Amino acid sequence: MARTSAEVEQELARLEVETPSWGYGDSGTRFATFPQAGRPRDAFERIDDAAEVHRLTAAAPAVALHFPWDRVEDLGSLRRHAESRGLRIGAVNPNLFQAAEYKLGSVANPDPAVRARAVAHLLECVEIATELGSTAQSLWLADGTNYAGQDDLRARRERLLESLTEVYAALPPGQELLLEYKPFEPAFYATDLADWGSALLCCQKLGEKAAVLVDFGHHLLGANIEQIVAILAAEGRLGGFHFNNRKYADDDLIVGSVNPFELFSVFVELGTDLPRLTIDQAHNVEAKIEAMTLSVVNIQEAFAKALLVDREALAAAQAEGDVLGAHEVLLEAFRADVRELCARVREAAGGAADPVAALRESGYVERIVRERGAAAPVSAGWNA
Ligand code: PSV
Ligand code: MN
Repeated sequence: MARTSAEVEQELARLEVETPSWGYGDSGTRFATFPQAGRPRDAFERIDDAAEVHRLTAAAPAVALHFPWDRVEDLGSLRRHAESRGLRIGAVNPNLFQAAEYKLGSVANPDPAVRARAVAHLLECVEIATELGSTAQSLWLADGTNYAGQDDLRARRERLLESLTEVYAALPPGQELLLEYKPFEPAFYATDLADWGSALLCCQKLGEKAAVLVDFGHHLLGANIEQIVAILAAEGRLGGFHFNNRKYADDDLIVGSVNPFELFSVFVELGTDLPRLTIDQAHNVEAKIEAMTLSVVNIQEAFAKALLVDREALAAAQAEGDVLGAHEVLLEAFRADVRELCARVREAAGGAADPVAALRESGYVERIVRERGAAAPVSAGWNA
């Protein structure tokens, strides 16, 4: 039997998405950054924007932070600010990809002094997370090489494991380490944590507080993300997601905008056992807060559809070898129009029936443009 609407609504009300502080600020391609009027000027204002998305959707009660981008003088005041806006701090994301020293990598760099700097930043982030009440370090490494022979691949792996072992040992109870893989970019020959398998092996070596984070844009074209999810979940190592969507590579487009069936299929795999769900997108040409709001709505709708799957009918069709009968069970749920159901859940939780329309009517964006000012001039990505 499929769930009743009431049962679906009950489960859907439990959905919690983390929005990324870095998704509210100006972003761009490697060719140019297109600034937007009213962009937040600091971490406090990024939290204000995240709070607006939560007010509208009633499903985004946490904000993931990125350090040093979100560095403030007083972490306590940042935490209190978030709490006063009805938010909690989500995963803390260390940044090991922007300092000049990291040109040849961070935790896998051949130079021990650079590795020590990287480890020191990771340890600092463990403390930051503790002060902010965050329960996760979410780590993506840009480490890798551009040419065959550039460095010893096994040695790099050993250095990476050694560095992360030190960080893992410093994790306080209640804090986990999420490892995010990515096949290429910025490294174009060999990335040190290139795929879910290498991330999983690393987590298994570190210990049970380490789990894999799946970013939708971090796969080679054609990868079956829902199958990866099934394997990681079965191994008890699915730490969470970075939601976005892509057509070609790590495009960071709005989740569900290119391939809604893939998003639905991932939620079908998850069932009601949801790990950490974080959005990781770069809204370069679209309105920032609107894009984030629509992203949360897309996630709600995909989850709602997955909750409608008739699991008994699916299991029966699978057992009988009824190939298209089983597929039809999924299509039946995917084709359902869940917009009203989701609107009811949002409204019952104090959100808006139509969050994007409500945002447009609210005057929030006009207000922040008045308060925070016009857009900065366009800045070039190269030779600026
Ligand atoms: C890298 O492409 C990534 O997905 C990582 O999660 C980073 O932390 C994030 O994007 C922001 O650059
Ligand atoms: Mn990511």
